[in-house]
Amino acid sequence: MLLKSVIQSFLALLVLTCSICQNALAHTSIDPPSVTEGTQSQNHIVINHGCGDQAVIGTSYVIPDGVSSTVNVDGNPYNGPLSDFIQNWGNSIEIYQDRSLFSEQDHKFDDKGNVVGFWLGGGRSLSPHLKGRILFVSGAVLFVPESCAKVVRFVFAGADICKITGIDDLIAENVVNLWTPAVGSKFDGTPGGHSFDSPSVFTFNRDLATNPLPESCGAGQQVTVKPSAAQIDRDMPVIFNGIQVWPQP
Ligand SMILES: [Cu+2]
Repeated sequence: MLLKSVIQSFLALLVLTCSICQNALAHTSIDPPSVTEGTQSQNHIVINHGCGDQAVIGTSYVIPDGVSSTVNVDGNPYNGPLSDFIQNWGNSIEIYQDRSLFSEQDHKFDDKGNVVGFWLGGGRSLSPHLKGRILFVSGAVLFVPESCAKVVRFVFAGADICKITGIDDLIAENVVNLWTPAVGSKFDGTPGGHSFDSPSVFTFNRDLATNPLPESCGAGQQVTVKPSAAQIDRDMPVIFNGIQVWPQP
């Protein structure tokens, strides 16, 4: 009888501990995570935790430019352009101005003026044990009708910044959570680390009613688009009023 109650309380403790641990382990992600092609949509980046007990003081995002990006089809490298699958990628994601989490924010642009990312920072910071939401809008993305793409997943590269450091100290403890794909950029982080190669993924589903798959496609293809290492290195730093403020140069 005693043994049974000991086991019961141990199990209860296990369940309790596990629910806490799952909360703590939930990564920064996108909610809702997927949208249908052809519709403008509102989605959030959800910051799920700080860096250990350190508050998040800013966040920085890189969106695959679709030009230098790597494209995978059903897990295999694809050498053609993204435009074989998506008609109009580029300038597709924008944020709203909103000072509820951070006081400063801006888009990042490529040399043609396309939005290739965004950053937010400053102000009162995000408590390490609370969640934060950053609203973004995605334009109406269109699948190429002749393509076999059924799902196209865009892998974002993000960083939740808790302490401003130089690039060499990003791997120090409780400094930053890097939500980047491990593509060989300076922002890869450490293999085995909590957030290593755990990027947020934004998924577009083909509208099979208005844009059905060609019959020859069978079940259709799953396409994954990742930013290149060169793009992440170029677009991840936060430039404020013309000066790079993160990582410290
Ligand atoms: Cu996590």
